[in-house]
Amino acid sequence: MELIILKLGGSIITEKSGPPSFKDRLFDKIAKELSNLEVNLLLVHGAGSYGHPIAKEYSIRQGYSNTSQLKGVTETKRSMFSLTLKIVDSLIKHNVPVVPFLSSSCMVAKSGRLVDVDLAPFKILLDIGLVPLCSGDVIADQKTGFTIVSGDQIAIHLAKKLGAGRVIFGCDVNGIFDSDPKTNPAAKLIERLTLDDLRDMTFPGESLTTDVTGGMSGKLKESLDFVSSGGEVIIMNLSEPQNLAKLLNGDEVQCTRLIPK
Ligand code: IP8
Repeated sequence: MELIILKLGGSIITEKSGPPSFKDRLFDKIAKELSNLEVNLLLVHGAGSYGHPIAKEYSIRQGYSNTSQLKGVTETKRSMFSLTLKIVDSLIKHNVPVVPFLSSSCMVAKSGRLVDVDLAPFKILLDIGLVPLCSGDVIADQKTGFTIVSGDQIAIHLAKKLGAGRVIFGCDVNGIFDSDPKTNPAAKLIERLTLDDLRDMTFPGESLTTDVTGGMSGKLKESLDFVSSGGEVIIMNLSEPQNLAKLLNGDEVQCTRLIPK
């Protein structure tokens, strides 16, 4: 069976602004849909309001500089842990055989990039039909002590190392638009985005958000290598009922596909 890596973006699982808040009703529907898919699935979830504001407050991504950050590391981990548990509870309710992984326990970075990931547990458990779930996380860093590694980087890294053909970024909009669809109703969906288009794109509004790992532009930058070596990356809306099933079935779905040329 095909291995698919599905990134559950922070925007689809949490209310991104305000205090940590899980979109439980929406996620319940997604969990139900996931239980009916006939693929080998590996899930990676983002942080949304459970991770980015705390990580930003304590400058975790920039690495260790003073002892006051240690509390921030612990609090970010605790908050992410509570988000993972909500996701796990919902998946179990719908009989998805999920196994939560702590990314911080099986991954090491160097200057913010993953350099060492223990793949064996993923491989063995995937082989018997379990569904590993990990997340963007605070990761030990050989240069800076610790850093934040995004779920996007993890999804693409695992896809390359585990030989997945597709990475799907699930978010709360249909894909990449020519302007912000949340503020501009005339924004047009870009259905196919080549690597050259991608290299020229700018995302001016994103520096204003609390997203410490780069939001939509982070996703795209992470994808460059994977797509140029033949992998498929799709950015799609998971809040549209049955969208994922339709896509996997080969039906027409509004989304953005990254293509080499
Ligand atoms: O939401 C960030 O992961 P992302 C992880 O996938 C933390 O970028 C802890 C902020």
